[in-house]
Amino acid sequence: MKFNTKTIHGGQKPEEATGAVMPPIFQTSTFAQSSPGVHKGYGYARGANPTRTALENSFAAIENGTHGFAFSSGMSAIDCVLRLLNPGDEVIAGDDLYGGTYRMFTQLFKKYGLEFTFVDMDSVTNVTDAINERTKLVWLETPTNPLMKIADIEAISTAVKDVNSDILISVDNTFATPYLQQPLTLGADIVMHSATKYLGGHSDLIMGALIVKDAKLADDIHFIQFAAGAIAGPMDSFLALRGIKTLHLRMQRHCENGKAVANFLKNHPKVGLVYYPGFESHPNHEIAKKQMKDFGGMVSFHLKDKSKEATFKFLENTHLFTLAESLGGVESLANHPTTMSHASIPEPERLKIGITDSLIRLSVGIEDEEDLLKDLEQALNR
Ligand code: P1T
Repeated sequence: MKFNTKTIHGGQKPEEATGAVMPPIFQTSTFAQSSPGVHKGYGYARGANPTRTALENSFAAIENGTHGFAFSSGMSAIDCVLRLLNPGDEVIAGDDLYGGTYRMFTQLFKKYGLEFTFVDMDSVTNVTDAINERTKLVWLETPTNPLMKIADIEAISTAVKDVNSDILISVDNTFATPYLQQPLTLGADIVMHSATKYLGGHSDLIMGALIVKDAKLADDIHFIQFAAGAIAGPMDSFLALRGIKTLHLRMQRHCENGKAVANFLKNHPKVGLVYYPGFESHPNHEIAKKQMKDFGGMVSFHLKDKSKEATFKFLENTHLFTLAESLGGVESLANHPTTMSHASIPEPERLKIGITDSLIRLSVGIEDEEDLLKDLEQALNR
C-alpha cells in the first residue's frame, strides 16, 4: 500500500461482530472470561482494548513498523522509552528539544541515575564523539522544536550503529509526521510522536505514540506500557484514528501554507531571521530535501524589533493564528516558546542555542492561504 492508502486502510479491517467500518469505541475496562485465563484475546483493558488496537495497528502501518503503542500523552511515550534503560546508562540527545522533553530528561530521569549529553545534531561526528561504553540511547528530534534544525537520521543511525549496534536510535517524529519522513526506514529503532499534534490533527486530544519494527523491543515496550499503565483511552484512540485518515491531505496543505507563510515572512520588512528548512539558505536544507518529502507547516521567526513590546504586540494581535501552546491542528496557532512550550528550559541553556524572548513559533494550519497572510500582515502593522 502507498502512504495515502495506509492512512485509511493500514492495519484496519471491519469489526468482526457487526462489520462496522470504523472500530466502535469499546468503552470498557474489562472483558468476560469463560474460564480463568480463557477469553477472546482481551483480558483487562490496560493491557489491550480493541479500539486502541485498531489505532496501534494504524500507527505501525503509517510508520513502516510492525508494532505500534498508544500512550496517554507524548510525554508518557518518551517516559516509556527511557524506562528501557537502567541507572548508569547514558543518553545522547539533540541540543534543541521540546521543553517538556528537556525537563523530563534533566529533572526526572537524572534523579534515577541516567546521564544526558546534549549535542548539536547538525554534525554526525558531534554524536559519535559523545559515545562511550555507557551510551545506550540516541534521542533525535528533527525538525527540532522550536528552531527547525535538521538532523540526518540515516547518517547518524549508520554512524552510531557502526560504533555499537546495541545503541538504540529513537526519533521524535512529531513535527515531520510519517507523511514527510519515516525514521524506521532510515535506520532508527524507535519512532515517537506527540499524537496530540499532526496525527490527531484537530487539537482535541492528548496522546503519545511509539512505533518499532523489532519483536523483542516491542515486547519490552508492551511490558512497560502495561506495567506502568500510561495508556490511551478508547475515546481518544477513536479520535486519533479518525484524524490519521486525513493525515496525508492535511499535511499537503500544511506544507503549502507553511511555505507561503515562510516566504511572506522572509520578504517582510519588519521580520528578521526566519527558521524554515525549505529555504535554500537553511544550514541543513540539503539533508531536509533528502530525507523529507516536503518541509512541513512549522515556521519560527524573530521580528527585526526584538523588544518584548513588539513581540507581544504581534502575538496579541493575530486573529486567525490563535495564541496558544501546541501545534499540528487544522487551525493556525502562534506560540511564544520562552513563556510557553520552552519555559521549563533554564534561560542560560535556552540562550546558548538561540531560544530568546523574541522568538515566535507558528503552526500554520490548513485555512485559506490568503486569509492567513492577511492576518499576519495586519498583526505586523499594529
Ligand atoms: O504534549 P504531549 O502530547 O505530551 O507531547 C509532548 C511533546 C513531545 N515532543 C514534541 C516534539 C512536542 O512538540 C511535544 C509537545 N509540544 C508542545 C505542547 C508544544 O507546544 O511544543
